[in-house]
Amino acid sequence: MSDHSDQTRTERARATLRANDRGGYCVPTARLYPFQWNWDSAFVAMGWATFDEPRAWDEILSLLRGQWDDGLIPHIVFHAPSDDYFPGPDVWQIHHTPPTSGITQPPVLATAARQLLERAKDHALAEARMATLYPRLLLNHRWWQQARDPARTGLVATLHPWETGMDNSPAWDAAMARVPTTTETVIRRRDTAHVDPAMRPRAEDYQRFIHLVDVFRGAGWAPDRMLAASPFKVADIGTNAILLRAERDLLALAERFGSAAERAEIAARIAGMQAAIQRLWDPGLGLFTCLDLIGNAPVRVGTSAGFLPLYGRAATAEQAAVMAGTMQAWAQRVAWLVPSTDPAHPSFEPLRYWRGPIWAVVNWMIADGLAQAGNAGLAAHIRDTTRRLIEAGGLSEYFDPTDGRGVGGADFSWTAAIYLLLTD
Ligand code: 2M8
Repeated sequence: MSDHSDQTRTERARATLRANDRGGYCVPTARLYPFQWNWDSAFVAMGWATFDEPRAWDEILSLLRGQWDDGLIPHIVFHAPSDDYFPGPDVWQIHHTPPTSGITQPPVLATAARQLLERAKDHALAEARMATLYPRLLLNHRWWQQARDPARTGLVATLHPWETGMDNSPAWDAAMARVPTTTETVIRRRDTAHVDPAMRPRAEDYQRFIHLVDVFRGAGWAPDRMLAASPFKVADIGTNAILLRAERDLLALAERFGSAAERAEIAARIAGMQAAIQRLWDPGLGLFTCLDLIGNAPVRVGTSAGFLPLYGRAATAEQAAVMAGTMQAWAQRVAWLVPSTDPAHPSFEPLRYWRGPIWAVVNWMIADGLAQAGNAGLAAHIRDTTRRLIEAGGLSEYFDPTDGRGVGGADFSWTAAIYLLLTD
């Protein structure tokens, strides 16, 4: 009975990827997100790889069709037109084929590529694809340093909440309060026509999101001008931990596909990031925090991103043990782990997007980090929790940590991918 239903569930997850396939790339879900998104696709590629390796490589290659000459991998690639999403290519006004956005997202791609290579059954295909991919990934990691950490602090800056992937996290509230709500662009939101507005960012959030896009478009999308002009500038702990992990994976790939000089270059970036992330440890909160680069102050809000240095292999054994305790404390207030915001924080909202709900991709990264840190028990618990949430709540965009309900959009590609990875 359970074997049969496990097979059915696996088949449903695969069918969701197939249904969201638009020809070599997946949309996150039909209608709400009708294009290819950067970090979604990295997870989706790993999901495809559990049953269709050629298609998994295609997912990555499709995303890289959006890569700019300077190395930027945009957060959205607009492969085909759609009126279902705002802001579309007309707002970004970027001259690239295919059209893209002009900001990025957490760089999971090198990690995904390494996993595809190491788990490959078709070795010839994997070697051929990696030989093409490696220089593109290297170019992208160089872009992160040149465009977002030109002063070589060891921390990259994110200039828009969309870049963090955690759009309306309470971690951005203070920094976003500096961003004016005026826009040149007329705001025509489509998201609230697809899902309950109570679960989405507020109107004021969107005014600030679009104000930032207007500023960057005015700066001609030049990295130095964007960095100088942006009224929002944070060192996001999630992005930095994910980039550090990606650099480690790129270094492993460079053993096979790169030169000694490239390995030295990557190793130097790793050392710089490792040291800088250590400075973001917050013993009072029992996790890592973000740094507001304009106010030059730590952002003292506990979020699930604060556990991601485990995934980046940046936490000490002692910090890993403290973070496990922090998660256990959060578990006293909610039924399910890991809520995206500390449930004791006044900004915690269990249903509003990145202000409380559980996201399967974040749980997957946290569990990976806990396992690596030697906490097999909590890692297994979070993996098991995530699997059960999906089995009960469907392939939903995210989950209510108070009752486990699946909420947001349905039939989500990255949730399907994580289910496939958890049950592979
Ligand atoms: C959400 O972000 C987009 C903007 O990029 C949006 O709300 O319109 C976030 O959950 C982000 O992390 C995710 O990549 C994207 C697509 O699933 O949706």
